[in-house]
Amino acid sequence: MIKSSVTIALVPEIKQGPWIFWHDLKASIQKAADLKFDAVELFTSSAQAVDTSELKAYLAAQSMGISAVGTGAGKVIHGLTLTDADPEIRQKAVQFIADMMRFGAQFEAPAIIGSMQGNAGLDRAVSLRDLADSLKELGALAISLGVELIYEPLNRYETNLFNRLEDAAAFLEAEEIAGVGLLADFFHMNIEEEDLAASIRKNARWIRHVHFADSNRRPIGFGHTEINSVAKALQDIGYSGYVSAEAFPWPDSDAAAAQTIQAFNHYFKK
Ligand code: LER
Ligand code: MN
Repeated sequence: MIKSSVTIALVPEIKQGPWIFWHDLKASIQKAADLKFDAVELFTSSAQAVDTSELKAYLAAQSMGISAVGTGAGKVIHGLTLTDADPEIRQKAVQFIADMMRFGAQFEAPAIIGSMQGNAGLDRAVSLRDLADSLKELGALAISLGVELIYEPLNRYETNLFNRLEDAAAFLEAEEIAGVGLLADFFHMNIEEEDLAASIRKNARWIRHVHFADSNRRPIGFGHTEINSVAKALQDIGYSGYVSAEAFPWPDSDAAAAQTIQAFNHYFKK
């Protein structure tokens, strides 16, 4: 069974971006529960930013889970990436992600590496070596925590590392990186993939999480991506993870959440 999820942005410094709910953890979990989402995906400043006992209480009160935790604040707030030229910064990036993984693991939620992957420098081979080394270390931690780590191919305007599922999968395979799966973000895929459904089918065994957004990064149904065939591909491959709305709060958070759950029910609850 495919499960629904909606994002909550909790980084005070970040005031706009592709997240549905904003800044108020308790009220956002309540709203997600009222709409019958299965889980929420959290974007926090750090692993320490949220009081875990409070979070546990909010989740228990609403029978709600956490689908994943984002690590992007490590880059946006602290300037850390796994491919920085400076080994000290790379080490801090690994530490930041490891802490987020431990935070998420308390809720059986995987951490996502999106913007923390960074960019290849002038010597691409060196950057890929650094990336592989970090992912091996973090993948081993993921295995010991019992929650996989999720690597997200991003579109070309956000990274020059891997823009398509197939390229990221080939890298993980060639480097024999264990404990790491892939995220299929429909917004990035709409820019980079030849055919979203075909890519999902081809890379089926790698997909651990889905970011559910339309072509323009608005909620599904507010853009022009043809979702029918994409949803069918996810069902056909037996995907049983989360489809999580990482989309702009357009026209506002409440309407975006309502549109998302309506689209989710339409495509996945037939
Ligand atoms: C994160 O999930 C993502 O999709 C990126 O575009 C954020 O930089
Ligand atoms: Mn994403």
